[in-house]
This record gives sequence, structure tokens and C-alpha cells, in this order.
Amino acid sequence: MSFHLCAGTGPGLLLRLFLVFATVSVVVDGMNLWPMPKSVNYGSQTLYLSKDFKLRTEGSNYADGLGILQDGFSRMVDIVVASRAIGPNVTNSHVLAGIAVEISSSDDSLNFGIDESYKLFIPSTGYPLFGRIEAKTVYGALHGFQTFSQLCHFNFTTRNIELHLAPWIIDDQPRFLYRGLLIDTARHYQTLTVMKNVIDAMAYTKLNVLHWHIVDTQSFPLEIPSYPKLWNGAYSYSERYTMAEAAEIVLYAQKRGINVLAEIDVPGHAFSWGTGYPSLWPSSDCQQPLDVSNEFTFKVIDGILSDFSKVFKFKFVHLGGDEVDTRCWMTTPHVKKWLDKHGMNESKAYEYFVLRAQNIALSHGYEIVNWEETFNNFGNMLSPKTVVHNWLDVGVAPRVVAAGLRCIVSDQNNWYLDHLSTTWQQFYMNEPLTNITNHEHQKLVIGGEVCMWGETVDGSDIEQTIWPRAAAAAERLWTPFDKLAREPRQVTSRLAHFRCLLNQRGVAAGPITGGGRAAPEE
Ligand code: CP6
Repeated sequence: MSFHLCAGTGPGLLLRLFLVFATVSVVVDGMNLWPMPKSVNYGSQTLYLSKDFKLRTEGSNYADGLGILQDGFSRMVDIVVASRAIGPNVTNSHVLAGIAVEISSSDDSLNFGIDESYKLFIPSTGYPLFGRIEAKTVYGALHGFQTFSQLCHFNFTTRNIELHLAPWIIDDQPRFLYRGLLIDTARHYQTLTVMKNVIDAMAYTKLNVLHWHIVDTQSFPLEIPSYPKLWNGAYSYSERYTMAEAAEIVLYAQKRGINVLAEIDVPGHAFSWGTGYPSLWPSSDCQQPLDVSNEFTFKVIDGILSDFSKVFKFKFVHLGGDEVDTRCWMTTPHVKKWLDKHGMNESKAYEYFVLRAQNIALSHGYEIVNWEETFNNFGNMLSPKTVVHNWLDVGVAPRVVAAGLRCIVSDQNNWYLDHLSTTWQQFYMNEPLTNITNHEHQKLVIGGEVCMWGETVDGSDIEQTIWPRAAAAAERLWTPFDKLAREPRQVTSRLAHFRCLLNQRGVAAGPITGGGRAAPEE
């Protein structure tokens, strides 16, 4: 069966058929917004976007020095027009002349926890007709643009862009402050173009953190000015990022309301570091983990984080700490001698390494994210500024927040995009607050993250591996709990529509028919 659910108006054919035969009531809301806003009201009037659709700014607080609002508006118009030849407006009533935006805060720094809420009003009467977005921050206004873009459809008869069901009153804000997507550029290098395309699609789904797993055992693609031989561990001369290009990615993301969480995964997952600086390896028989006994190891980490702090302005840095196999520390004579001298066994040395890396990050002004093994092994020793990043055990988040630390959920059975058989339904239904009932504890779950580990994806298939499954998780992280569907089939048609929208915008999102990552002919 082929699915064609990209129709601009009303529920898709499948949902219409479903509604005819449905015995349970489903919320249709007459629209296909993704992710579903907190509150939506609408009417029945069709409006036509002016060929000269304008941004009007109101209130004088926000100066838009970086052009975030102006550029966000232009991009929004571009995705709505989608290169089509728009005909002359056929009517002079019900023409929407533009959007007026009022931003109350002058601050355009993209700090963690900033207000991302917005209100979107589309009136149906008046002249001239202007939509209106009210937001505390420019980043809230950008979310308003995204929602607005999903209300617009090209009509092939009139050659106008139509906006149905006005007046609209939408009141929206995210459920979680941290809505992440991990990209791994160590197992396969990803081009700047791919990275930017991923960021664009993240903005469409209202995800707000790009977790950049830059480096791993397989390659070290990033330039580190303090230790210029580190990127000798890149796959090739071309498969690298200059620090200036990293800064370009950070700015590109910021202009779309997305923070970049940079990761160096220590002390495991770091073989590639030794290509340029072999003394980071304990010995030729022990090339990971990094040499815990060597002061140079921590000097290099300090240099990396010093360089990071000039470019990666997010308040968190990710220090990894997962899957550390410390056995060869014990069998490398100079390391064993050092451990004995300091009265450390393997697990104490692992703790010492992670805590020392944490202190270096703190000295550069960062708060820290670490993978959950650090909590499982020595949770009570972690800095209070640690966010524990779950991936292994669904039971860890309740324990982390009960211990007073913050937590990000990335359950490998539901939110790992490299697991091709994990279905979009699983991505949708994975609930970060499972088994956490205490309200104070719930607040410590700052959000969740879907992970696109890079072993099996390159530029040829990364987009359809991420999308639309990451979008299913994005609604879980954005939409208020009481507005989320209880059954995935309640959102199938709306997600299929959003997936078509991604395709129309040049994002190679795969079909949703198979559940997991499906082949197009399925
Ligand atoms: N790389 C790093 C990985 C994984 C992790 N860390 C990983 C482990 C198991 C699965 C998928 C990915 N490839 N650095 C674990 C956080 Cl199933």
C-alpha cells in the first residue's frame, strides 16, 4: 500500500477512513502540527499569505544584533514558499500581510533553561491582517515561526499560500529544557553540510541540543590549537574540522535556537588521541584507556577544554566516562607502579581520572555531563554540577535524581537511532519520567536525547536513519504529558504528514510504514 499523507488540508485519507470506522474518539484538532503545542484553538476562515509577507517587530527591548529574528523569519518564508511561483493574491480581504513579533527580553544569549515559550495569534478579521508572536526570548519566537510554517499550504489552483482554520490561538512551551540529538563524527566523518542539514531539521522538530560526539577511538577529526598533533588521528587530511569550522557550526546552531554539547570521551574511547601524542598511551600493548599515571594526559585534557571554552559556549561539556576497560593499567609496569605508590586499584584510578577531568572542566567554567557508568561506580563522589547521562539501565534515572543529581535519559532500547529495528512507536512512547513520581525529583530530569552513533551511518544514509524517528521522540520531549498520545496509532497520520513535510524541505526522512528504519519501497 502506498501512503500519500502530505495533503495540505485536514486529516489525511487514512485518518479520515479511520475516523469513519473509529469506535474510540481521537483528537484531530483539524491540523497536523508536530510536535503538538500545549494549547491550540482555531476557527474556520481561510487566509492568503501576502506576496509581500512582512516581519514587523514591536517593543524596543530586543535589538536583534545577530540577526537571529530577521534570519529566522527569512528562513521561515523560504520553507513556506519552497521555491514555488506564488501567484497574485486573488482577494484583498483575508490577506495575511505579515507577522508582528514582540520579544520582551533583550538578551539573545542561548543559555540553558532560557524561556522558549511563545504565543501565536492569527486573526481572521481586520485590515491589514497581521499574525502576532509574543515571546520572552528570540528563541521562543523562532519556535513560533516553526509552528506558523506548519499552518501554511500551497494551493495549486490559486497559486497562493493558504492558511486554513483562522483564527488561531496557540500557546506553547516545552515540557523539558534539554531535547537532544547525538551525532558521532568519529566513527564516520560527517561533512559540515550534513551537520547543518541535521541542525535545520532539529529546528523543525524543536529539538534544542546537538550533542557532538566529536572524537572516539576511530578518529580525532577536530583541530585543537593547544595540541596541534591531536588531529593527526583524523581519518584523512580532508576528514577534519578546523576550530573555525566548529565555531561556524556553533553559530549556525545558535541562530536556530540550538546549543552544541561538545564531548571528549575519557579515559576510554580515546585510542585516536595517541596517533599524534603516543605518550598518551600507557604502552604499545595498552593503547586505551589513556595513561592515568602521566601528568601530560591531564595537561592535554586541560588544553582541549581551554580551547573548547573559547568556541563551545554551552554551559555543559560532556566528558564521557563510559565503557572503560582498565585492565591493562594493571599490566603496564610504569602505570602499575604509579597505582601502587598512590594506593589505587583499577576502579579507584578510574574514579580519580573522571573526577580530575571534572575538576579541569569546572576550572574552565563548565558544568559536566558524564555517561551513567560514572554514577554507577562512584556516584556520591561526582561534582554536584554533574548531569548523569543514562543509556544502559532504565532504573538509573530514578536513582540519580533521588541522589540529588540531574539526569538526561537516552535509554538504548528506545532512543538509540543506530538500532535500526527500534520503531518510531518505541521512540514516541519512551517516557523519561518512568518510575519518578516525586515532583522535586522529576524536575531533575532535565530531558532526553536520541543517539545517532556513527559506526553504520555516513552521509549517504544518516538523514533517513535519524528522521522521522527522532521527531517522534521530539514530541515526547516537547509536548505536555497530558497532550501526548497514549497509543502511537493516534499520531501515525500526523507523523506521516510531518515526515512528508521534512521531505518537502529537503530532509531525507525515511518512510514510517515499517516502524523501524524502513526501506522506501516497504
Ligand atoms: N560509543 C561510545 C558507542 C557507545 C557508547 N559510547 C555505544 C554502546 C552501545 C551501543 C551503542 C553505542 N558506540 N563512545 C555508549 C554510551 Cl548498543
